[in-house]
Amino acid sequence: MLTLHHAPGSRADRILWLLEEMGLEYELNSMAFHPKDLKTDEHKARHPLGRVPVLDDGETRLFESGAIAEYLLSRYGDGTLRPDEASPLFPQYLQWFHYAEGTMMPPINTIVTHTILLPPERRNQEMLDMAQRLAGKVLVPIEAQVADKDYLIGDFSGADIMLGHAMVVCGRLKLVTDNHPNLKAYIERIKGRPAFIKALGS
Ligand SMILES: N[C@@H](CCC(=O)N[C@@H](CS)C(=O)NCC(=O)O)C(=O)O
Repeated sequence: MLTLHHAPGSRADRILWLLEEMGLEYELNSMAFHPKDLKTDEHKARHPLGRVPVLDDGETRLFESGAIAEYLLSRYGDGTLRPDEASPLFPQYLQWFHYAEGTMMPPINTIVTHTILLPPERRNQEMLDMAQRLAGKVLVPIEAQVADKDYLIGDFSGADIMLGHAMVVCGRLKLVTDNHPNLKAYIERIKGRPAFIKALGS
C-alpha cells in the first residue's frame, strides 16, 4: 500500500494530485504544515529535514516531490502521463518537469519566506524585491510555452503536475498578472481537472 505523508498547501499537494490523476489507491497521513507536526522525531525519521512530501511504498520510502512523481509514473504509470523515451517530446518533458524545482521554486521559496513564513521584523525587502524580479523573468518562457498548447508538452503529463502546481502557487502569490494571459488560462485548465478538484478542491 502507498502512504503519502502530506500537509495541505505544500508541495505534497503535487503527489496527492498525481495519485488521483493515476487512479491509485493510497493512505493519507495528513499533518499540519507546522513544526508541531513536521519537526517531530516521528516525522524526522521519515524525512531528515522534517519536510513533506514523503511517500512509503511497502519497505520503500522516498522524499523529494520530483523523485516521488517519477517513481510513481515509472512503477505504476504503465506509460501514462509521460512520453516514451524515444519520443521527440521526451526531452521537453524532462526540461519542464525539472524547471519546476530547479528554476521556478527558488524565487518562490524566497517570496514565501519573506512574506509569510518569517515574522515581520525578520523579513528583508531587498531580497523580496530581487526574488519577485527573478520570478517575473522565470515565468516568461512558461507563458510562451503554453501560448499554443493546452499543457506544457501538448497532452497533460507529469511536467504539468510539477510546474503546473508551481503556477497555481504563483497565481496565489499574485505573480501571474494581465501580462500572462496564457498562464492564466493554463492555471484555469489545471484547476478544472477532476483529479485536481478531488485532491485539492477548487
Ligand atoms: N525540493 C523538495 C522541497 C520540500 C520542501 O521544502 N517542502 C516544504 C513544503 S512545500 C516543507 O516541508 N517545509 C517545511 C519546513 O521546511 O519546515 C521537494 O520538492 O519535495
